[in-house]
Amino acid sequence: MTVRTYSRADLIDPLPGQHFIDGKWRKSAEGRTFETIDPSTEAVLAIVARGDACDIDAAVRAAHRALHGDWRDLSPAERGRLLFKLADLLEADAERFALLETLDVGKPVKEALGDIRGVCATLRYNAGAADKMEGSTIPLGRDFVDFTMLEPVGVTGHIVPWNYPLGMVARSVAPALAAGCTVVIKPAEQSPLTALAFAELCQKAGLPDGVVNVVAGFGEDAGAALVSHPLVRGITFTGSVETGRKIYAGAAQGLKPVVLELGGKNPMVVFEDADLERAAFDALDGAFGNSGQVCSSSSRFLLHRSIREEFLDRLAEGAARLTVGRGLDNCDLGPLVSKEQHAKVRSYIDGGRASGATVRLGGGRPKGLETGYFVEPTIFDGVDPASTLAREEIFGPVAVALSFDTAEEALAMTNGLGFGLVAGVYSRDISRALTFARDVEAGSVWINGWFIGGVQAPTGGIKDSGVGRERGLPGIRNYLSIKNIGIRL
Ligand code: TXE
Repeated sequence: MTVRTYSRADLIDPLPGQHFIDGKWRKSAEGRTFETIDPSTEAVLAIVARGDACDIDAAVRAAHRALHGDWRDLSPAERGRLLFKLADLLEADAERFALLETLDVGKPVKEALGDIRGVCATLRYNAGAADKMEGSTIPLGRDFVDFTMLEPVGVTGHIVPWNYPLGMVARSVAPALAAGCTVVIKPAEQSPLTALAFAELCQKAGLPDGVVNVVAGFGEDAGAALVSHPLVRGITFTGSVETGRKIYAGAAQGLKPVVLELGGKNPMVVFEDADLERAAFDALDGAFGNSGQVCSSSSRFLLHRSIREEFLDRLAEGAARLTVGRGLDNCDLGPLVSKEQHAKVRSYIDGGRASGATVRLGGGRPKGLETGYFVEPTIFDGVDPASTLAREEIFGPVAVALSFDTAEEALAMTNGLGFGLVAGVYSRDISRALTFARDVEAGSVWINGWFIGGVQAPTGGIKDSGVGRERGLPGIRNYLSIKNIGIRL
C-alpha cells in the first residue's frame, strides 16, 4: 500500500476533538480539554475533550439504552455483517487511520499500516465468529432437558493503552460487539485520535447509535469512573501492572469480571544448538519493534554462554543498521510516545550504566534528532540478573543480555520474576524446547520464532502479567454470559 500525502490539517481538522457518545460528537460536560502531543516534534497535535465521570455516565447510559434497542434484535449473523462492513470501510480508509496513528504516537507509517490491517483482520475474525458461539446441552437424565444459552454480558468498558491505540481497541471491542455487548472505550490520553475516528466509522458502517461510545480523557477521572459505573458489567484493560491492580480492585467492588493484560519482561532463551541467524533476526523486531513499546517484546535475552558473543554481535550489527526518525519518514523506529515514557526509559539506561552493565550499542539520543522523544536502539551486556534493568519492564528500545550455562538455570531465571506473559525458546532439539515450554510460567510460549500468533490465537498473562485471555474464541467468551435452562419433562 502506498501512502498518499495528507496534510496534517486533512487528518486533524475533520476530527472535532470531542467525545463520541450516542452517535454524536459531544464536548465534555465541564468543557475541559487536554492536548495530545506529536512525540516526533513535541508540538501540540490536537486539543481533545477531557472526559470525567459526567461524560462517562452519559456514554454508559447511551450504551445501556442501545443494549436494549435495535442492537438486541439483530441476529448474531447480522451483527457479524456489520462488523464485516466496518472492516471494509476501515480498509478503504487505512491510510488516513495509519497516518493519524503515526502523528499521535510516532510509530513509522509502515508499522501503523500494519496495525490497521491487523485491526481489519480482528474485525473480520470476530465478525465470522459472531454466529458460531454455541451453548451446550447438559445430561441430567431422562426426566430433564438442560441447556445453556449464551447472552451478552451487557455494557462493557474498554480501557486501552497507547502502544497500539486502535489495535488495542479492536482486540477487545470487536469480540464484545460480536457477542452483542455495547461498549464504552476510554483511549489512552497519549493517543485518543484513532479511537474517536473509529467510533464515527462504526456509525457509518450502520452500528446503531450508542453501541460504540468513546470518552477521551485521563485514567484517574474518566477511566476510574468507567470501572465503577454500576451499569458497566465487564472491564477490559491493557496497561501497567500498577494500574491493573487498581482496576481489579475497583471492579471487585462492583463484582465485575475483568480481563487484564499487563506488562512483561519476556525472556528469549537461546540455547547453544539454536539457529542463531534466525534468533538474532527475530530479536531485532522482538526487542526494537515499535521502539520496544510492546508488552510481548523480547525484553530479556537469556543466552547460553557458548553462543552469547556470536548472538550479540549479530544483534548489534542488525540494530546498528536500524534507522531512527520521525514516523512520517521512512524509518525503522520512531520516538517513544511521551515525555514521561522517554524519561522512564532514559532513567533505566542511566541506572543500567550506574549498575556496571556494559552498553554494547546505543544508549543515547540519535544524532540529528534534538527534539522528539527519541532513544537509540540500545544493547546492555554484562547485566546483573538482580538489577532493575534485568527485572523490570522498560518499554523502550533497550535489549538486556544475560547468560546461562544449563537449562535449569535458564528456567529458574525465566520463572524467577513476577511476570508471566511470554517466553521464547530457540533450540533445534524439539524435546528440549517442549520441556522448557511445559515448565515455563507464561501465558504464551514461542519456539524458534517471536511474535507468533494472530487474532486466532489466545493471548494473555499469568502471575503479574494479567488475568484472562484475549483473541480467538476465548476472547469472545469474555463477553458472553452463560444462562442455564433446566426443564422437567
Ligand atoms: O500506563 P497505565 P502508562 C506499561 C509500560 C509503561 C507503563 C506506564 O511499562 O511504561 O505501563 O504506562 C488508564 N483507572 N504499559 O502510564 O497507567 C490510562 O488513562 C482507570 C504496558 O501509560 O496503565 C490509559 O488509558 N484507568 C502496556 C491506560 O489506563 C486508568 C501498555 C494505561 O495507562 C487509571 C501501556 C485508573 N486509575 C503501558 N490510571 C501493555 N501491557 O501493553 C490510568 N488509566
